[in-house]
Amino acid sequence: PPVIRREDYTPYPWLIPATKLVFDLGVNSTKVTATLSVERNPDAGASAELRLNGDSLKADAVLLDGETATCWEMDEADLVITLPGEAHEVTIETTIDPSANTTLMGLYASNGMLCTQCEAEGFRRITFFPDRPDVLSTYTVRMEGPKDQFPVLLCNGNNTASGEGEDGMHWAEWHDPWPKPSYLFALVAGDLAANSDTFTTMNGREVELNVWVRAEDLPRTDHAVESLKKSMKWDEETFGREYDLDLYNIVAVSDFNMGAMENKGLNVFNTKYVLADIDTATDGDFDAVEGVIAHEYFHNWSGNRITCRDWFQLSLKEGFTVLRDQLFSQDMQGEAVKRIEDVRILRAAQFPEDAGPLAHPIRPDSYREISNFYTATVYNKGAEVIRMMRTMAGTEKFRLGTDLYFDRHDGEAATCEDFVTAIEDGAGLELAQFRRWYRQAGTPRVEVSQELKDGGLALTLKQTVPDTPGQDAKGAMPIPLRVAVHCRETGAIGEEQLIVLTLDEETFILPLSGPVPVLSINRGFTAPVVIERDLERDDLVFLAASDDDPFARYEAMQELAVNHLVAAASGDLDEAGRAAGKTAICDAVRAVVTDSELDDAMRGELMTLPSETYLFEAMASGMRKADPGAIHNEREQLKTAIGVTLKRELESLYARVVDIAFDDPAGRGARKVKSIIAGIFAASDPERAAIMAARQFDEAGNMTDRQGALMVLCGLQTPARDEKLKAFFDRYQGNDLVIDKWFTLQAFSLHPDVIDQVNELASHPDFTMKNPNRVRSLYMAFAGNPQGFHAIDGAGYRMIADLILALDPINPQTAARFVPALGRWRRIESVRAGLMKAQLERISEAEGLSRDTFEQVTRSLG
Ligand code: B3K
Ligand code: ZN
Repeated sequence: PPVIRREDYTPYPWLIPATKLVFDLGVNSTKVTATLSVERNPDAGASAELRLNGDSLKADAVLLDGETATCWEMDEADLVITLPGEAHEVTIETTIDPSANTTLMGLYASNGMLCTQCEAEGFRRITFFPDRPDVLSTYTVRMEGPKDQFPVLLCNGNNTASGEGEDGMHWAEWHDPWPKPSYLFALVAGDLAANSDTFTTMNGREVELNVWVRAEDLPRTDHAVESLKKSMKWDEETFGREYDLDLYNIVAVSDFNMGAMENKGLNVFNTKYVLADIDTATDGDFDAVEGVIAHEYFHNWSGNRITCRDWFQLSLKEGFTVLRDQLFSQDMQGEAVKRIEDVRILRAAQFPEDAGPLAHPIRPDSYREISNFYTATVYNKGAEVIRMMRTMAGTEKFRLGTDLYFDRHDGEAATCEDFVTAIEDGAGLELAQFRRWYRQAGTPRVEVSQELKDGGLALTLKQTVPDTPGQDAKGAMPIPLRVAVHCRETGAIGEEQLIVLTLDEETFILPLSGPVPVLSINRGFTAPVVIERDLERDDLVFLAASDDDPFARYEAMQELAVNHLVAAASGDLDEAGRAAGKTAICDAVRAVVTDSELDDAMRGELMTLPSETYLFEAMASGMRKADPGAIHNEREQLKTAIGVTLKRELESLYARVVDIAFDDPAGRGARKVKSIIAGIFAASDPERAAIMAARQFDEAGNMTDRQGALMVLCGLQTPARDEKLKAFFDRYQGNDLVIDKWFTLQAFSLHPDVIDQVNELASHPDFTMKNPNRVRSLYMAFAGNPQGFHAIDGAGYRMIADLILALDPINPQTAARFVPALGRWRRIESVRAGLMKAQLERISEAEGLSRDTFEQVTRSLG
């Protein structure tokens, strides 16, 4: 497969002002007639060639200005027409089989309904078209099909006409007044019921809202509707963005490759991000629904009204929209905890990517398959980069920048460069050097040293940006850091200021607040960097207990644990050092557990130990490689020490939170703390944990408590494990999203037999390779289970490689998403590294690999 390069961009030689589509719908055969008005693009080099992309399509007929045409030929999958004049009408007929489409790109069948997914390049599986985001067209669609099978017919924009046909057929016409690229096209036909509501916009326009699901799922849609209304209001208040159609439809489908899709006026969602009620969804699920509904809604401006010139600009819409949904959720759920969660995701998913063979800048330079670039780097690091601009500008000036961006580029297909320029002009920032964040991959490391000087703290910061594939010798990046200097002796809290490190090495003089200075740095995680500092343990304990910045407190707790665990796993600690490390951490956890000022949601964050993935990253620096086995053992031992040392305190905390009612505003935090404590006891006193968890399971009146308890039980060797797993399965049989949880809990568990258990689950009657949620529920969970995946005999690696090979012919996009787990081999100790690499090689030798998997495996081995 060819490499596509950013520098090769040229505008499309033709404009397509109008597109008419007619669909004769059938699950096994759908006929598509596309009529394109075509005229020369005055802003592009002239060419007689009209190249229409196709993928697995055959043209049944091609007409030029109404007459059968001969001036066309196929060039591999594309249809190329030679046009004689300046403006024409081109009509093309194709026939597709949605039921045979297991890739879930283009038009496909799911549970008897028909739906589409076009981003990034799925439209070319429906009809021949210039399937690129810079070709904007106005769409008029007519769809016709059997009314009993497809009582509801939906498309983008407004429903302009409908009617009955002969023999039980009916039809609907839709018109979308907003010009859009083909990737935002959507169509849905099926037996659906709506939860309907209205929203009145800031200018008093009433918008009809519908969340469409299967009738039996209607009772679980209220949260989605509420989330949508909150998002619409928030975007008006925070970014001045008003919705621009009279109708907003969301449809939930069970077979979906991603979370959701922002098609104009017709979002298509994975059921996972729509359906939620107390009995079936956890607190985390409720938040995820709210966040994804918001994300897709926010795309209406950052993505749809202003779209991307080419797919290299993906972060233009995704990074910005992730930032917007993060800020929204901060406002809905509480800033501190949401920020900590977002940083945790960044560190778990993006930092490893940036340190591995798949590292790429947030604006990549080349790709073979664009689906492989819907990454944590483009999305989450992209959001962090824009967040840095916001930090440097301040909220109000940043808003001036985004206003200018929306204003200047409305209706256009824009670039990341356009965005940065608009922020520069609107917010009055100078961002010349800052643009390196778009070009350079790799997580910068900032080394901190400090000395007392002239009555202040002289802080010297040294930055390095690590080499990444195809990129070395990088330039210094502007790194904005919120800092403060506290005093450990007096407990004085220093005043916060923002410094921006722009050179390789730079010294800043900060005012002291007392005789024993303790630096608090990267407060709020203002920059997506790794801070390397050598703080005394007492300083970390002080920051963990007393810093006024909640993120900095969390960070100090993490650092205490990371420093200890990495040293212990590397064999750097003798028995005394080990004991001292554990004692310090237990003291810090005790302070958190007994701090009556803290709310439980924040307490839960502070009690959360760093994940094993994050510890691998911390251990694999310099010459050292990560040892997953050693990290796992040390982390379990630390949990045991905490459970033993703080038994009494944890028990009394548990007793307190157990009594907090579900709908008490403090209930969420209480539930979080409860499951964390049960998890700690699972390490220190498994028998007791089994009893506690079994009782929590039996008494649970909600999914959060039930799942939390079952998670603990899954890792234990106790009869209650199988008993409660069975009870859970029986209770929820037939509810796919909950049965997904049942698979995940087992695949992610700490049970020593997890590999056998996963193998057995793969032959469970409810397991299928055709449904991405189900595949992920078993195998993505397993690939994220450090103990099972990194089993020393390589059985975990083999299992994931087998899965990739089996899934690739069915659903290449989803198959390729499993490759990065194996791609981490370079940072792992040599025995496991060899086993991982051997599996990548085995995959690479397979015949007929998809472009998706081929690219990821090649890069991972490279
Ligand atoms: N824009 C979609 C991504 C779909 C990509 C499919 N390969 C989801 C989102 O970011 O909102
Ligand atoms: Zn998005």
